[in-house]
Amino acid sequence: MSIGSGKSLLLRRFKDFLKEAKKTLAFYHSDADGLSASVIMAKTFEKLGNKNLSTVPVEYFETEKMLKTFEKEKPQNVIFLDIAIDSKPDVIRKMGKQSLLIIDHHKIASDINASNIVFIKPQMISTIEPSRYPASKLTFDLCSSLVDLKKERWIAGIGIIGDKSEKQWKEFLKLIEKENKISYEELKELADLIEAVKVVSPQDFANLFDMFYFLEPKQILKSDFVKLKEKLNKALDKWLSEFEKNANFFPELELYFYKIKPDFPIKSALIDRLTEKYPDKTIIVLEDLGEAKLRFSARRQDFKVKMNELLEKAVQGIPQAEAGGHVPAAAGSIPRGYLKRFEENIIKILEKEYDTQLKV
Ligand SMILES: [Mn+2]
Repeated sequence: MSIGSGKSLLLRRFKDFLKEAKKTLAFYHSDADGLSASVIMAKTFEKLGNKNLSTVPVEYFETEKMLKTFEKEKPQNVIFLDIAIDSKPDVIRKMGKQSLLIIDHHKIASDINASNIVFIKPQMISTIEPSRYPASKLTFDLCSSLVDLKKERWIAGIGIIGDKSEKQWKEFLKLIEKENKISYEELKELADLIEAVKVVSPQDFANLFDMFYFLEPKQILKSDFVKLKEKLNKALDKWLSEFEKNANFFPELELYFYKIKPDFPIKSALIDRLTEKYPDKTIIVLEDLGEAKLRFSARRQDFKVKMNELLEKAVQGIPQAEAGGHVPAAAGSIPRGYLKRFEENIIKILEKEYDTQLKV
């Protein structure tokens, strides 16, 4: 039996971790959900009278950045928010002597609970589909067992909207609208603003943390970052308008494959718009930013094909490739020389799934 088994034991270990936390470094996913989770965690530290937390935004694949920051800061406790670090055994091994806390809602790669590791995913404490239980809401619910976070509820709302889980948390969002006298549209604008900073000006992402930590939601809406949203929207309009013409469509496989060469990393923002329009199609957007690796995202909202498994299978055997994520939303990367092989793999896997053979 694993050390983390049992919800109440896990919750007790979670509380002990926060009560006993010394010098702590928190890595959070650089998106609306990860940022919201980190602000809620920082507010919890503040309310516990603990001033020893520093936070760093990272992408799931930025292991080097995580390890370098870890070696520089030499923390005693490390927190991962909205990052599936259970699928990065090398990171766990290198930080393994410290106390670790992982709050995430991606697929469980392996249960890494141990005497010094508190590892929590929705699958362990709830029956809600994990992709619909964002890390920010999970962090909010967990931390609410320790401190009063009523004033921070709206921050969890931003993470919920960022991860498209509004349907799951309708009542929760209504409560935020009422208590903060803020509309759903304004909350959505805040989530969009985080996305725009991530895409158009990623070097500014860490600055968002202070804004969301110190400012009221309506103050944030008056910040200069709002201009970045216009820049993003212009680029999105261009790639959306060219989708029908330039994407490869495979009707038998319900698949759209869209290759783009944008000026900045736009694929996640773009594919989120596309999947709203085509929820019952498998969409893959692959972007070429002129780097050694090509990055891709996949979306499908009806759960008919699992995007995480599709991409994980499609990169098997491709060196230095990565893939992972949720059933409706996943992402990854391949070295640029392997594009053809990746495309062929996708087709082959879907042919098998649909029990059909394309004549290509
Ligand atoms: Mn998330």
